[in-house]
Amino acid sequence: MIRRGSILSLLLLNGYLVFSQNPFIRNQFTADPSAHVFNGRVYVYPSHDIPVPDGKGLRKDWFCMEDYHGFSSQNLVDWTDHGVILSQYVVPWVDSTTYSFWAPDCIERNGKYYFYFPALSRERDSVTKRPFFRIGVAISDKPEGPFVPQAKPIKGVMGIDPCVFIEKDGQAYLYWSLGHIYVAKLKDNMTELDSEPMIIANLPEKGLKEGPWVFERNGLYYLTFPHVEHNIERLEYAMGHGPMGPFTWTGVIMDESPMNCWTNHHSIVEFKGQWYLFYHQNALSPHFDKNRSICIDSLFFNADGTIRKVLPTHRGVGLTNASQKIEIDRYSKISEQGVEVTFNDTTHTFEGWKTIFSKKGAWLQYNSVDFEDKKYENVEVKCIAPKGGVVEVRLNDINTPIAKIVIPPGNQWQVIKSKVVPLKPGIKHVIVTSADDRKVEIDWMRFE
Ligand code: FUB
Repeated sequence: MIRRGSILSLLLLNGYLVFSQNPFIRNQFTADPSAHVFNGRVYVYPSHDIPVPDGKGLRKDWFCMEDYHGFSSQNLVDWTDHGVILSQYVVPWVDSTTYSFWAPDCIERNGKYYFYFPALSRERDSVTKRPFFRIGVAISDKPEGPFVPQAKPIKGVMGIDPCVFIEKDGQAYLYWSLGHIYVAKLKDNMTELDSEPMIIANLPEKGLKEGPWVFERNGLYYLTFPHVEHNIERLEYAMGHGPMGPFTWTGVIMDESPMNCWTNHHSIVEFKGQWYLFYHQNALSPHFDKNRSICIDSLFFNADGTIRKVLPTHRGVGLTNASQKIEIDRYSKISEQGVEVTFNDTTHTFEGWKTIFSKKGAWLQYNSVDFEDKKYENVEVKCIAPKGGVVEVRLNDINTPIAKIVIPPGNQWQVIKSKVVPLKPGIKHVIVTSADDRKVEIDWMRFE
C-alpha cells in the first residue's frame, strides 16, 4: 500500500508543483515567461534567475542565469517542472563565465521543438573587446526537451529576447531586440535567416524597448513589448495587418510594477478559449529585482480587438480545490485596514506568506474555490494567536458564517479544526473576517 507521504515525495521528485496563485513557481526564481500550447498542455519557458554565486557572473547586482527549466500544466494550476532543459555549459559558442541565459522562446514545427535563447558569446567586439549577445537554437523531439544546441548561433543576428511566430502560410518569423525591435524571416530549417533583419518602425522612439511577443487573433497581428516610458518597464502593444507590420502603437497592457521591478517580460496565449498574460515581478525578492518570479492573469479583448489593461493580481488564475491548502494571503480583495500580508520568513521567501488580522471586522476574500460534490465537515486553519483569537469564515453565497474558528493562545503554529455548516457544492469565494481586535496570523486553510 502506498502511504500519503510517499505519494507526496514521489510528486515532489517529479517536480510537481501546485500553485494557481501568483507567483505560480515558488521553489526557484523564474522570469521572462514564454508560454505556448503544445499537445493540449501549456508549456512555459522562463529564464532561471539565480542569486549571483560568489565570484561568478558578470556583476554582483546583475542578472545571473546558467540554465533553463521548462514547466507545463494542463489546467494552469498543477505545474510540472521538467527540470533543466538546457545548460549554458553544453552550448559551444556561449561564454559560460557570463551566466547570460536571458529570455528564451520555443516553437513547434513538423513535430520538432525549436528552443531559441540569447547568451553572451565567446566572440569579442573588435572595438570594446567585450562579449556580445547572439541568439542560438536548440532542438528536441519533445516540448519538455532536453534540447540539443546547434554548434553556432544564428548567423546575422545580434541581440536578445527572441520570439518566433509561424504564419498560417507556414512562414516563420524571428523577432528580437537590441535597442530597436527587429524581425526577419526564418528558413524552413528554423535555424537560419531567410531575409535581412528589419527594424520595426512606428514604435516609441525614446525609452528602452525589448522582449517582443507576436501573435495573431481574428486577422489582426499584435506586436507586444516591454517599454520604459517613464522610469521602469511597462507592457505595451502595437497592432498591424501582417507579421512584419506596419504596426501602429495602440496602448498599454500592464502598467509599471507596483513592486518597482525594473523589468517586465511577458507572453500572451489562448488556452481553452481564454486568453492569458504571463509576466514577471519580483514578489519573492522584494529587495533585488534581478531575482524574479513568473505570474499569470487573464487577458481580455474589446470588441474592436484592442486589449484591456491587465491588473496584476495575487490570486492568479484557475480554481483552488477546497480540500487543498487555500493560501488566503494570495487574496482577491482585502479590507483597507486591520489586515496585512507578510513573508512567513523574510530570509527564506520561498516559504511563502501569511495573513495577519489585527482589528475586529477586518476581512479578505479569496475567489474561485471549488467545493466539489463532497460533504465538507470541518475547516482546518494553520494559525497563531499570541493572546488567542476568533475568525469567522463566510462564503459569497451565504450571509451567515459557515465556521467560527476559536484559536487558543500560543506562540507556535497550530492547526485548528472547526466544524462547518452543511454546504452546497459549487465554486465560491471564501471570506475570512476577524471577530475581535486580537492578533491572529493565518498561513492557510482547507476544508475536509
Ligand atoms: O532576463 C534578462 C532580461 O531582462 C530579459 O532578456 C529582458 O527582457 C528583461 O526581462
